[in-house]
Amino acid sequence: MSMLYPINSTSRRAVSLNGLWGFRTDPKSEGLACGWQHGLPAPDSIPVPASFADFYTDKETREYCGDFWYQTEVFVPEEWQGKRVSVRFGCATHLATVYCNGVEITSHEGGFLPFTADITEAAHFGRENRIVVRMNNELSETRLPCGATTVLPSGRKIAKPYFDFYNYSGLQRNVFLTAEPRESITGYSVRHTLLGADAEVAYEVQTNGEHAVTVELADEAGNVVAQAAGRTGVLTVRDAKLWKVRDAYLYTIRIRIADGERVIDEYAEPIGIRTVEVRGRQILLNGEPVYLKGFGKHEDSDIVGRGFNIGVMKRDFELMKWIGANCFRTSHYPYSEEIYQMADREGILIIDEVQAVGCFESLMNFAEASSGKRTAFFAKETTPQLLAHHLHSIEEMIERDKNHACVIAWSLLNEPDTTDPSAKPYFEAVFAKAREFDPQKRPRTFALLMNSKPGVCQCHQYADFLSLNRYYGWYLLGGAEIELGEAAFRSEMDAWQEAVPDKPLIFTEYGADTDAAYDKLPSTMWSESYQIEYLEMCHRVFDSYPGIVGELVWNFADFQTTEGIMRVGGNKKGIFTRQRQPKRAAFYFKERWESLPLDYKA
Ligand code: GCB
Repeated sequence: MSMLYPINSTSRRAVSLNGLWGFRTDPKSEGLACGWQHGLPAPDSIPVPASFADFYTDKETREYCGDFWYQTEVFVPEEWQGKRVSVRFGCATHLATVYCNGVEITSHEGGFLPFTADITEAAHFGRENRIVVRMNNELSETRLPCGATTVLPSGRKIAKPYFDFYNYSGLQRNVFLTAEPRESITGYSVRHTLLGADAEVAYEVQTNGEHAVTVELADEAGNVVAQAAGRTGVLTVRDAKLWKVRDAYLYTIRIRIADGERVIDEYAEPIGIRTVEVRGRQILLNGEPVYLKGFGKHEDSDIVGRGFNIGVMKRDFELMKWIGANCFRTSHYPYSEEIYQMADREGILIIDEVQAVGCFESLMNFAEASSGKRTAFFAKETTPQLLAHHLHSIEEMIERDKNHACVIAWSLLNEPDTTDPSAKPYFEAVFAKAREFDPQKRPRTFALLMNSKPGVCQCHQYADFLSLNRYYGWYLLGGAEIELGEAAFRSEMDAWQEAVPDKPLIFTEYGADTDAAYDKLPSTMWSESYQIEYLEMCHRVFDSYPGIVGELVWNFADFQTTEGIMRVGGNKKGIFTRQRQPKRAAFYFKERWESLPLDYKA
């Protein structure tokens, strides 16, 4: 299935289906038997893209877990006869089956990656068509992200995430109606090699037909700088302008299938030329070492929840530039495609994470991960099913994101239980597949929880660089004991330096919950002053180990979680509030990061 982002070109059409859709929950899972695939009875109206939860004023709908349905009407133009017509979902969280005029079209598992429903056969051309989507947002240990679903005596289902973000669901990303020629470009990939001032872009194009393929590359002024013919080939770019941190040059690749002079299909998009590799204890971009400064983020904002919000996206990039950041991790799932497009334009690096979170059985893994608790998560009866889904999601993520210059690494799990030997074959499979799927062979990593220490972690050897999530001074030895936290932190770092002397190490999480505009003199935990003291302590540690090449603080902004005794209206480790205003720590970071070069730390 093609993962290409929908575009308009001489041969293609993409029409937004965003807007108000029909919506119904289906707590008894009776919709299908009642024929809802043909049309929902008395639907409510709901915005797309958005999570459904935070629109509602009653707890039952906000917390809804189970089957639910979306529906819309789409007009398919008569002049599209002969084309392949599809509905393309940016995502549907977490399980979806699509119907067109009552006919089942396709199903998709995994709530953070796109899929296409080909409605060519079921659609009426020149008329309205009804698109209905049946979805389900229950959590289990066979699907990512992992969690459980409990059923209350009343029959109501409740999601029990093994992860620390709200189980937002729905049609949370852009939806398009698309038309493509029957013979079309289904995918392509690029690989970059730098040769002095020049660059070679080796490409590979997939099509579903036999006609000849041509490829050209144009610079930002629109001048064609390289051309080639054939499904595979090399575009040689003289005096190539490289894609660099905060200095992103984008060429446009244009691929055509033609029958003589007649263009059958045409696909174009911006691409940056750059290389990325790990050498010794450094991460190299275009052969030069980089130091990662930035954040673990979430797709999360008021009212629309995890819904793609183009305004929030813009604000987030402006804040990242203001503060001097150069990188973020898409914790804990692949984000909306538009965000990678923006990172490509802005020259911001991305560690792209698949939604493999919650592979540690705990409803408060963020706290229990430091307690020494072990859960042998990959020794379960359900593990083979989970692994199959995980591998499939990695394949989809890499297929979707492999051509983005901004993506410098794949994060294949967040905080899995790595203490039991049963994790090893699981990791081996996951890491091998990521290498196989990625034409650019980018570095692979996973975020190690506190329990995964040298001598205990069985799996860090699979990662090309280590990514640590550490909370000394917060979950462990915080407040008045922070000096003990620093000592414990240093002794763990000494052990890592010895255990893994030959790989780069970055921090993918460190942070302290902080109530915006709450302060104490002297500081106490949760105050703005403590957040800064905590960060200063962490940075003292980072700055004393040369093998540390990145600091991605947790989190960019406060974000929504499941309610509980550890969370007051969500996770408050943001450097910005959920409304994207600075806490005092934001000014502290701005000073630290702006005192370093944009992309490197001497
Ligand atoms: C973690 C998790 C992240 C949590 C964070 C926290 O280790 O990876 O999802 O939100 O800790 O704040 O506890």
